[in-house]
Amino acid sequence: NMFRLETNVGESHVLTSVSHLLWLTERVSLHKVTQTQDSRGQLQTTYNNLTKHRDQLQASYNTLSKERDQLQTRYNILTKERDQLQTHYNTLTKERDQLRTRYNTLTKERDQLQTNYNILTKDRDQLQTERDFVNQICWQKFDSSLYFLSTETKTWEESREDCLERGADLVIIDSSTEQTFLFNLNLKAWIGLTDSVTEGTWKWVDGTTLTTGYWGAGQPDDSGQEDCVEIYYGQDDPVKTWNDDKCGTNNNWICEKVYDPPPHKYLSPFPSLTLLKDLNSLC
Ligand SMILES: [Ca+2]
Ligand SMILES: [Ca+2]
Ligand SMILES: [Ca+2]
Repeated sequence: NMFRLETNVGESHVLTSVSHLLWLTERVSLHKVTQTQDSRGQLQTTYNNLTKHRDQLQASYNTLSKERDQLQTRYNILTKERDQLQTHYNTLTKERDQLRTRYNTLTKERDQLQTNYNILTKDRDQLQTERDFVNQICWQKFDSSLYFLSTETKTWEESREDCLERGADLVIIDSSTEQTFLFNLNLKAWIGLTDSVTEGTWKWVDGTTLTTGYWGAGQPDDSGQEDCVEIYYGQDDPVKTWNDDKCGTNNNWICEKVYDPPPHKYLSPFPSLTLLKDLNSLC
């Protein structure tokens, strides 16, 4: 029994030791589990952080991709616009060159026209000088009129045509001083008075009716239908010298035109040789 008891005591001691051992083992296991749980928690946190970071990077990547696409689109538009501007610039350059060419052509033409104008102006001035010279030689001046005295003889109508060609008309005598001046020229010549439209109604070539006539004695007598009037030289009274005559008679004639004073005071004393050569046929 003692042995049994001793054995029991020893058994109990062993049991106690085993129990302690088991407790220790359990503690170690618990510690290990706790340690493992801590590591797992840290890994989970790290994983979560990485996931979060990856999502942020993905979001940034998406944003950047979107921005890159927008920039690409803008770049394409700008490239297109640049090409259009280049085309436009080329067109404008071409147009500018054409305008420059046209401008040069026009400038050349203008210079040519200016030269022609200068030549014509010179010619005109020369002709005016010659005309004034002819007026001085061929026309007589009295009051504010110039008178052309024919050397040929023509009918009244032909005489009038000649005056019109000279920029004048048959003379209209509207004062006694004019009458006296013309009488003193000693001509038998047609004047611009006729009653060919209505017998007995005397009209001047400008359409006005005769008011004061300087008829010779016994005139007008319409002897055998006389409808055109001549001034007659050699009469006793200078203001009684007109006669009506047949219009078809050939007579000298007198043209009258308004005296148009030359715009330039200085009259060339050296008219052209052509003018001098033709002087006789000019009047
Ligand atoms: Ca007159
Ligand atoms: Ca008559
Ligand atoms: Ca008569």
